[in-house]
Amino acid sequence: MSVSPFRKKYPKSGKKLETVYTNRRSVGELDPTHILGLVTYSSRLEPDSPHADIPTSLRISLPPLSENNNIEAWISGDPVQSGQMRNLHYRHTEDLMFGTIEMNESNYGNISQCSHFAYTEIIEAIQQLGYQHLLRMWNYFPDINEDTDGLERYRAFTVGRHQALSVIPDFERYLPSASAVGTYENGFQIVFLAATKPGIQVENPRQISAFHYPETYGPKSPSFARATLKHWPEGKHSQLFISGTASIVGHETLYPKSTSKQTEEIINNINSLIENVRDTHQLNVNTITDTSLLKVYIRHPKDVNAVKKVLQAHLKPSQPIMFLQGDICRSNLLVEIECIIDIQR
Ligand code: 3EB
Repeated sequence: MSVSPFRKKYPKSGKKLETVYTNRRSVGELDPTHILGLVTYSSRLEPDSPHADIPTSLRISLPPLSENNNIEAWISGDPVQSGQMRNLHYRHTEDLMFGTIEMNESNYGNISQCSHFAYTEIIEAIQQLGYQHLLRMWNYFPDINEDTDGLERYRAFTVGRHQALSVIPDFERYLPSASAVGTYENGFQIVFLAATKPGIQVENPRQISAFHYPETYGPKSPSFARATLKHWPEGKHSQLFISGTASIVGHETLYPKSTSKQTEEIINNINSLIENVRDTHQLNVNTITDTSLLKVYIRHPKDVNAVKKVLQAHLKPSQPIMFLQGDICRSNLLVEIECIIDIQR
């Protein structure tokens, strides 16, 4: 049997981990023995995937806002094995784990207890299995800006996450990067990456660390780092996982009424973070590189062209970007961008 070019292409040689944006037509060409996980962003039920046997496949209910590829494939350079612990499904190599957990909130009373429970399961599993270092977390649940019992659901989620993570001694020094985005269907979903060896926590000089936000933003501060820098041991490849980045300077939202200006401010924030990484870790990276992946969450679908226009001025036309409709975790935030920056050492 001939091997298709797409299948041969990933992962590129020397890479431990590669993320690609693909689609239903091409995903079947990926070699399943190297797939860590597949995340499909869609508000519709999708027909069975050609990789239906991969347990770390998840659909996140966020509608694509562009003709873009809507499947995110996580591909390892090493062969992958599957496992399960209670609600947690995972795929792993010797040093890396990709995990997914999906819970029915109504079984846990409220969003805070649900997130407490989910995070506790994850922490217990990664410690038992030896992948104790969280690198990157994605948190998805509906009605993120709605109040229940006088507390916004995002803030209630933050309380449960904080309760679970704070059992780790000195936990704020080891926080992973993260995104937290409001979806359009029931279900509390987490996707994460963990490793046997730690990544490096990175903060942004333009922003107060989220874990130091004042109490005006909720009873417990959000437990995440602005970015995680991971040097893959063999070869000369590093990755910078940048958290969902919003138009926040210090701890305040800037330009609550302008999606374009928020997008400009996000680019400023991302560039400031990358420059900080370059200077602190002596890396040859100045801005978003051509091979980096971006995911853009937009609150109002009508704003997609305004966001694209700003991004076009800063990025190459070939830059892989996924545009998704999603609710951002402060009601005055209209857009948020996360990225994975590829770095050659
Ligand atoms: C912010 O900077 C915007 O709670 O996991 C961005 C990324 C945000 C992750 C999280 C929240 C989270 O505060 C919100």
